[in-house]
Amino acid sequence: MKNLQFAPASTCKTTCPYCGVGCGVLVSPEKTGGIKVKADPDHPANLGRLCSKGTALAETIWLDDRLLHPQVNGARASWDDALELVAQRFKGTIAEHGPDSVAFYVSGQLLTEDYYVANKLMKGFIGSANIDTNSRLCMASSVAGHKRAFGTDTVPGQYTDLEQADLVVLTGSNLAWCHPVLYQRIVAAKKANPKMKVVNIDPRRTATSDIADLHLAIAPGGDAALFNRLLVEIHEQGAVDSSFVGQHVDGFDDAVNAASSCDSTVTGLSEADIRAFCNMWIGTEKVVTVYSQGVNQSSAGSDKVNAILNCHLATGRIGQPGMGPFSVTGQPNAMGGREVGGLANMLACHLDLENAEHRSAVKTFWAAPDMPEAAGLKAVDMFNAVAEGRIKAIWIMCTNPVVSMPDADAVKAALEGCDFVVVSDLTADTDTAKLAHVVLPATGWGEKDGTVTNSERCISRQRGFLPAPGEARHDWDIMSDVGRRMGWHDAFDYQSPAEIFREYAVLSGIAGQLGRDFDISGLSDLGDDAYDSLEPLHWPVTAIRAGGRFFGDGRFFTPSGKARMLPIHFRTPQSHPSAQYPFRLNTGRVRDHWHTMTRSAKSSRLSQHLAEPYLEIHPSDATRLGIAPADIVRVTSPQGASLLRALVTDRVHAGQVFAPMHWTAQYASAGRVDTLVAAHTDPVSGQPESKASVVNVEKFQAKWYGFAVSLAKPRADTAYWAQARSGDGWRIELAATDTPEDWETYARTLLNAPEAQAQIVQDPKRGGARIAFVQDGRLIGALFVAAEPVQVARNHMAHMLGNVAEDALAGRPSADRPDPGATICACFDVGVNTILAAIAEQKLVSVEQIGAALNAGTNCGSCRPELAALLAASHVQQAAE
Ligand SMILES: Nc1nc2c(c(=O)[nH]1)N[C@H]1C(S)=C(S)[C@@H](COP(=O)(O)OP(=O)(O)OC[C@H]3O[C@@H](n4cnc5c(=O)[nH]c(N)nc54)[C@H](O)[C@@H]3O)O[C@H]1N2
Ligand SMILES: Nc1nc2c(c(=O)[nH]1)N[C@H]1C(S)=C(S)[C@@H](COP(=O)(O)OP(=O)(O)OC[C@H]3O[C@@H](n4cnc5c(=O)[nH]c(N)nc54)[C@H](O)[C@@H]3O)O[C@H]1N2
Ligand code: SF4
Ligand SMILES: [Mo]
Repeated sequence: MKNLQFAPASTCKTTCPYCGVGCGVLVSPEKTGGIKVKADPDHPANLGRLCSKGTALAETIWLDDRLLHPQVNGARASWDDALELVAQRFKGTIAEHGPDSVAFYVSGQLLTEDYYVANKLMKGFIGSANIDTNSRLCMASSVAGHKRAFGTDTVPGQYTDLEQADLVVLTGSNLAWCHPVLYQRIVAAKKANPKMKVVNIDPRRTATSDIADLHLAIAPGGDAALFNRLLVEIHEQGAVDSSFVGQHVDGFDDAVNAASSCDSTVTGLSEADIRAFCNMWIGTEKVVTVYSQGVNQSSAGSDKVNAILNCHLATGRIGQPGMGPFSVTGQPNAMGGREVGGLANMLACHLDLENAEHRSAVKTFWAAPDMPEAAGLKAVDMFNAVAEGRIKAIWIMCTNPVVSMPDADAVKAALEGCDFVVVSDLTADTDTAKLAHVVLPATGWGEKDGTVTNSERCISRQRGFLPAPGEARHDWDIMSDVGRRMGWHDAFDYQSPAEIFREYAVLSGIAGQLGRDFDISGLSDLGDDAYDSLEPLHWPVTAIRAGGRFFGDGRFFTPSGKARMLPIHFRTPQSHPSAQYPFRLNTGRVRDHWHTMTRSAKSSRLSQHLAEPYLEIHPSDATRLGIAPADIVRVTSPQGASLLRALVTDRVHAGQVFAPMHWTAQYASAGRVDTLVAAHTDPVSGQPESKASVVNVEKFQAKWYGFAVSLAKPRADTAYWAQARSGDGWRIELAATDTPEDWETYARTLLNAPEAQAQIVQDPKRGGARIAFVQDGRLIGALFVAAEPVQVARNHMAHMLGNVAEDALAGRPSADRPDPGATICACFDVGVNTILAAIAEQKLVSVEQIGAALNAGTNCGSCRPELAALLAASHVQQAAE
């Protein structure tokens, strides 16, 4: 249902709401009533590029699934009743149990202005520091590492460094899928500069590995040991920048001593590979080390970060063109949230909560009645406190912790047992919103106005071009209203995001005077119009400085002004494989889905790339366990269980498995992989170890497997099901241990087709059945059942929905219309079979030639690594034939 109220009047410049690359997009109205989204050629982050997710944004703004009205205990309520209840329950709880009995759990997808109000309300006025954010699951180890080394949470470099470098090291980062436009910028730079080398450090081979001159399949958690070894080599090979270290760095000797006692065999890498890596790094002055969740999401995450920073500090390769450590941010405003103090131990503008001078400056500025003196509870501790009843009221905004927190079933149980849960979201039935007493409809991308900061400290405007749907209100407005209702009228009397931004900019000037890096006081007088037309700009923005790199001058934000190198001692992940749980479970992202899928799963194009939750498992493990490709596997851990499709591949090492984090109870029966993840955290940053749990894997003994397509939303209740939007309908995968009595009755219920005419072919001997439902000559649904994983041309069947039903039960196209296979190029909907056929028939040898033949890969370019992999695989096969 594409029920937009109206489209924008003219082109609107705004920012993509997905990843921390922070690409600029141009939105214009479509004649048909929707919108068209194009890359902004002038935005410094993308300079005219977009990835598959940005390109498909137009498909995600329609109002199906949207939350349009406030609800109290499941019933529609007025804003007045809902917010009065929130204010009174929070006030009552605080009066009875103190300010630390309440909490906010917020998100790096809030805009800076929303985030500022949340932080001010909790830390300044409620008087508790119990506000934490999903950035705890994402950036906390980088924040901790930066603060330990630099004194502040400062990203030294900028995107152009990636293009100016002669060596880019990507560790714990699947940049090709997670920061695709940055990846494209590196690919283009590498083409232009044949000297440029790329190293990818990741326990598994990913789409990013394709561009790498060297892929190091490091043992999970091994990064600190590898960078310790690099530091030793830097020292021994005389590559230390003694003058930089002498003048600007403390802790060198201790760091080198600790590194020397570290055993690099724990990396699982060969001595030859380690040497090759160290020599490349040491021999290339212009080196950027990019790191992301493979580094951060670890019980040694902060140490991994500091091990990397140590190497850059020892060589003085920081804050200079083409050199530096580079932590890439995940969410669109992960960086803004760090600036505004969303974490439980921070205040706004990089001021520290536990620093008395900082606290008092903010307290005075806010005219705050009461400010907490100690850090609040970090995400994992916060939900533990909910479980234990110490937190009695929690407000969750813009995040879906029942899916994304480790030990997710425990988080679910904690919320079920909590006295008062408020959720502000866009989506009506998230796994978290289902548990709330009060649900508040927020505006979303395209409707709200404010700013975000990307990975390179670039502040960009998100602009609204659609009216708020239903009764939805902006997050800052909802919170301000509650602040006023709780009695703090003047402090929360905001009329616009511009007003909030100006207040924030003024406060940043005070932070600047206190010696902090985050200073945008140059924007303190920004008028409403200037705010509206604000062009992307890099902070700091002061009377004397605009953007640029940090630390090239050797000045850091520690009390001594020197950077700190830290002694790093290697620690293994906290869970240890055992006979009961022999596999190491790694988790992460896929190219075309975003987190808990509330946005990306609305696009059927994005849903075709990988349409169900899966587990990558090595062929030797699969064979040993009797698991064939496409079987369903039951994955269990000490925390929980999941059912996933087996993807047998040598991209993962034996003994390791990988599952994507995205699937929720809305899209699969048991695909929430965070039910499996242990809630172990880094002792410094509090960030969970999302990538190194332990699990057992066994074949799920299905009696039958099914695949269905349906125009109506399916109603599956089998042990395993996974559904995805496809064309104008749905596609569903099924597996179960009990067989229904009658397939037709079963199919009618599943596909919501009580009346349609049925075509049925049964094969009871082999446990098979094929049923098609036809209405007015058109196919409205079809179910294929078999004793083995069903072999059907899935995309072909999805394309048949709504079309003439002829030969639907064949399950595959006639010879003159080949099945395109699983979608590789989302922009032009080109399937794997089409590409493989073209490679073979037209003897294509390059990604460019595939583009010329099929258009695939010529728009956003996100699929180019996969095209390259298909080319390589075909040529290997041809060579073997
Ligand atoms: N398509 C897409 N893009 C996204 C997102 C999304 O949901 N979908 N989310 C955004 C967000 S919020 C974030 S935080 C980023 C995350 O971006 P990334 O961090 O690039 O993504 P992940 O897939 O979580 O993890 C990266 C890699 O770390 C590897 N890894 C696991 N353990 C280790 C280890 O011990 N050492 C090393 N070196 N590597 C390891 C994994 O195998 C994985 O390939 O992506 C952003 N971009
Ligand atoms: N196992 C495992 N778990 C992980 C990770 C991993 O790699 N492995 N990665 C972690 C990381 S890095 C991250 S960032 C998290 C992400 O995890 P989450 O933050 O839980 O995921 P999202 O799906 O982005 O949730 C955003 C929610 O906010 C809603 N929303 C969107 N825009 C707005 C808005 O403007 N206002 C409001 N009020 N609501 C809005 C959406 O509908 C959605 O429900 O997951 C973490 N969990
Ligand atoms: S790389 Fe893709 S998802 Fe990330 S901001 Fe750019 S267009 Fe959006
Ligand atoms: Mo993230």
